[in-house]
Amino acid sequence: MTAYTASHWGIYEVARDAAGQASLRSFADDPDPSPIGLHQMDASLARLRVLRPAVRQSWLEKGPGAAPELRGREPFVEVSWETALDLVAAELLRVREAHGNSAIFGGSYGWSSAGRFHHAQSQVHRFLNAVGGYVRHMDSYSLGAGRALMPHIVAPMDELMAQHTSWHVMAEHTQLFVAFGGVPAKNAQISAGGTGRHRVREGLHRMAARGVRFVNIGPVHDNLDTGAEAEWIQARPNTDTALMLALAWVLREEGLADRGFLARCCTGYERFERYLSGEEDGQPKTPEWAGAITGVPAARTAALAREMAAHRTMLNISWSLQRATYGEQPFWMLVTLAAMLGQIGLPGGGFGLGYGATNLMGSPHPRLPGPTLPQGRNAVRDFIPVSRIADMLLHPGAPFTYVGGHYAYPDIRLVYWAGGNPFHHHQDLNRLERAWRKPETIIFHEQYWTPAAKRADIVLPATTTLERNDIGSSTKEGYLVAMRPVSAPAGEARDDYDIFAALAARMGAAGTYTEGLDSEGWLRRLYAETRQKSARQGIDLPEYEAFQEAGLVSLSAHDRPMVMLEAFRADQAESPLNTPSGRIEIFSERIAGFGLPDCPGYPVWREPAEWLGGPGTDRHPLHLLSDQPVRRLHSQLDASGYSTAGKVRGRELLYIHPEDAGARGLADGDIVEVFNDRGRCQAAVQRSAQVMRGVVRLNTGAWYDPDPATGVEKHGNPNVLTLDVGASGFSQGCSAQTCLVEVSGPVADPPPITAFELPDLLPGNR
Ligand SMILES: Nc1nc2c(c(=O)[nH]1)N[C@H]1C(S)=C(S)[C@@H](COP(=O)(O)OP(=O)(O)OC[C@H]3O[C@@H](n4cnc5c(=O)[nH]c(N)nc54)[C@H](O)[C@@H]3O)O[C@H]1N2
Ligand SMILES: Nc1nc2c(c(=O)[nH]1)N[C@H]1C(S)=C(S)[C@@H](COP(=O)(O)OP(=O)(O)OC[C@H]3O[C@@H](n4cnc5c(=O)[nH]c(N)nc54)[C@H](O)[C@@H]3O)O[C@H]1N2
Ligand SMILES: [Mo]
Repeated sequence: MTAYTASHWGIYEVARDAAGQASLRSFADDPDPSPIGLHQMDASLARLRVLRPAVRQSWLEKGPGAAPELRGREPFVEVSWETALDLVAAELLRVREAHGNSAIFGGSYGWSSAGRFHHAQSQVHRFLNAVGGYVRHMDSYSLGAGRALMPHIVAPMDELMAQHTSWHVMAEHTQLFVAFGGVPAKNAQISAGGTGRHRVREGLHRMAARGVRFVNIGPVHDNLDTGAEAEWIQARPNTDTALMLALAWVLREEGLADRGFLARCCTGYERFERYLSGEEDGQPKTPEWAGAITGVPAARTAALAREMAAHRTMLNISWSLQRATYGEQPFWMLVTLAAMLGQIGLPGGGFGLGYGATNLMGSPHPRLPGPTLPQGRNAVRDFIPVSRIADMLLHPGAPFTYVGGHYAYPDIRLVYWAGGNPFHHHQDLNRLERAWRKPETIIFHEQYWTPAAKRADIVLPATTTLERNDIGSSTKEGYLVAMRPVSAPAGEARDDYDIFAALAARMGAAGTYTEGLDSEGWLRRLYAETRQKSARQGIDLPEYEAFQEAGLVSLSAHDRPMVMLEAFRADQAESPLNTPSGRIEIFSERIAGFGLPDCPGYPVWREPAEWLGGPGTDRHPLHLLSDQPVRRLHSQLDASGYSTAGKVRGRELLYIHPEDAGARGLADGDIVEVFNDRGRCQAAVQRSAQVMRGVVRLNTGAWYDPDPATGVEKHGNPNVLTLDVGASGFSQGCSAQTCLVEVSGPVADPPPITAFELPDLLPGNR
């Protein structure tokens, strides 16, 4: 009998040798397994585990708020669990008493690990609700602008993600696939909660083999592997909206727009048309106009518009396009362009929002309502759009807007984090360092001594998925996994659940938090609920014991091909959208009503804060793309042998066009400094003609490693360079992809990397 474990990057089989020693193998049912997860047990990771509760020395000796500038720079004192839990409970009670629960930030953004019960973010939210509430976050770094926008113009992102037209349908029906930002198979290694079968490479290759023609638009070309030639139209970063407008202009000018579809299924086209034609602002959005912005020849744009109209065309957009200033616009304009083509709801036509961004999009599996830990009720109303954390800490009381509402940042005294790494995910990390000094207390649950854990006051050691029982499940991945512990907890690590249960007991909230159940009790309860919900969907799941026995349930018998928005297209009265008009909103009265100059009522081109056509290129002439890493998930497992094998001289690779490298006298493997006015990091040069001139690419996820003497980040973490402003007053989404830099070097004597060193740990009262 095979035992399994689930992770964001796939299901793995747990093998044991004669001595009982466990190891991980790829999942036999997976056609394209990811190697990332095979390295979860590397010794290089094990040595970075947090083994015992630890308290920053000044905080322990002098109390909350002591020497916040020393966070990340002074030793930790290791204490007993009893001491640590007493300190945390007393501090939560103190802050609650003195400032109220709205002084506690528990947004705690981050991917944590697969497993539906031991999901750290759900656990911390449930716990903080049980003790009176916390300041929460809205949306994600992934889809800040897109998630806020889509419900107003089509449908909520989660609904759309689960509805994407299946790969098989596209292989059958699509003739032309136009990708803004590729379909990166490297990203489809991942699905939140656990990939089942990796489908993207297979899906793309089958489409190409069936004769689908691919056009890849954007600054990078090695993000679309179809096994065949694909045309690359080089367009400057953050300018896709201008190009899409020009495509729309040609459709309109040449009578190729599907007026019938626009009238039947959409609202507001006429309003948008006044902008498109130039009636509104005097500027017709012609291919020549767009060419000056994007760098794409006008003739190619015009021809592409005609090709789109003449074929069954699928338009795809990468999520990264909305991780930019005015990030709503490319998503809105993609939907508008697809609406003008009139193929939305037809097999193989319409639009995709992120094929390749994770494995989920295009999978034919049923959408299973997987187990979820109930969160309880949050008595605090304050929130922030997730990527506004530094603004919140730096400017308590300052106003902000979000989806039409007006709010103010709360005054945070205590930060509680479990399952995320803000010194990975946030932009402009030098600014975050300054903001990080504001709270009196920062508490982390972590498995590893990450850069964020090193910058906390109290660190409580958490177990990994490989050390606990759980249920693995991910919407539309087609599996439920009975996750088995593979090894004993490292050191004194405890499950997040047990830590919160002990704290809740100290704070008189044990009943609310645990409802009298231990982990096993919760797993049984959550499974029983899932079983009931599935039965209502016509899916019979086995009893809990039989599920445990089998180790895994496959839902593939319920697979069925999907066509996005098929029912809506067929009958708008019977299956209306949940937008104010029930239709696709090319003009949104609601959004127009918010009166935001940076996000009006229809899609528009606006110059990004930093871009290759704007001011600032004199000093920082390169556009930096900080995309998702090939060899890890964000910062997770960065110390694994697999991730470090992708580095050169210990540093991340900076992909740069050979001519841009030549102009700076740089050769492969040179260590360079990438810089702008916000910061400076080192990276290793990798020349590549797969990025366009004027663009450099640096994966995210290298553990943040600033040199205390110089302030230079040594490891290649692009977030010391990125811009920390909201995408717009509408969504306040993350704008990481809007960023100009310059590159200099080579650096003669690069200092050693210290990211993977433990902090100084002193023995305390144990
Ligand atoms: N420049 C730039 N920045 C970006 C992006 C970009 O494109 N460019 N992308 C953004 C995006 S889309 C995202 S989603 C974010 C990702 O940002 P994060 O989700 O914060 O990154 P992770 O590295 O996955 O951090 C998860 C942390 O949780 C810990 N963890 C895992 N399991 C458990 C557990 O069971 N218990 C506890 N207590 N801890 C656990 C891990 O050790 C790890 O430190 O980054 C964003 N940042
Ligand atoms: N291996 C791995 N996979 C992952 C993750 C990971 O950490 N590791 N993270 C997961 C997460 S949390 C998320 S949210 C998704 C994110 O998925 P995406 O947001 O799609 O990921 P990125 O790799 O940042 O960007 C995709 C492509 O868009 C291109 N691009 C960037 N800016 C522009 C632009 O302005 N115009 C055009 N046309 N193209 C542009 C980039 O060159 C890149 O090749 O990935 C998921 N998958
Ligand atoms: Mo993400």
